[in-house]
Amino acid sequence: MIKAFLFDLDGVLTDTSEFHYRGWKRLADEEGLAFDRADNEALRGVSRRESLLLMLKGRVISETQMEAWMERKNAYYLELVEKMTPADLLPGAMELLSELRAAGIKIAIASSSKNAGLVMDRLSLAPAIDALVDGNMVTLSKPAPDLFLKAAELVGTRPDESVVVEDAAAGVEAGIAGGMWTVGLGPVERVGMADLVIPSLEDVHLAQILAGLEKSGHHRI
Ligand code: B16
Ligand code: MG
Repeated sequence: MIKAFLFDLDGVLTDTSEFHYRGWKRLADEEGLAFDRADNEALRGVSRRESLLLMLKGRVISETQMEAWMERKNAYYLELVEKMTPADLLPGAMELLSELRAAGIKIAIASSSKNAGLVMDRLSLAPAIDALVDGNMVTLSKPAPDLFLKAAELVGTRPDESVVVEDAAAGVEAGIAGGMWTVGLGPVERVGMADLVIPSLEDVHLAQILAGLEKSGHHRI
């Protein structure tokens, strides 16, 4: 029996991944670091610090320098987030949230981002969800299950009654580690380990998700 949906934010409900890319790219260009969209794929769903480490590709810089660069990237990122509106929700996102709400299913957002609250405000998402867990609330980010376990706890459901919806390999791993059902959005090369893989939330309904999960046989619904 599924009682909750735990949504990742970036790449699932909205496309802030493009803004993260532009923030890191601006920093990389200023500092003469090689960084392109292909490199950026590895940053999907991972924390700010881990993203910088991946971008540095083994180059070692001081902690002070790391802090300064993370802060600078975040300022560039926030410039873009400031301009967001509810029109930046991805196709199908609000429709599915409304359908879940009408079906009495609990809804949480569990994002690695420390800016998730701000993004949620820009998208006017607060009335559509029951809980938000962000990168400020846990020590271990995805692929650790902590964000999703906390989200399930806040909405009062057990992991095996909860469905994680993720676009990142690290996020699907986190859901599996937490003992939850997993829906992966995107190519199988990236999220193929999820119980159900679909391209996006566009035209996706609750019944289809439940049927897909049941067919996966990974757990018993
Ligand atoms: P911040 P999610 C993740 O959000 C992003 O996918 C990832 O690219 C970003 O580095 C991470 O949040 C941290 O974001 O710098 O704003 O704290 O996919 O977990 O919603
Ligand atoms: Mg994501």
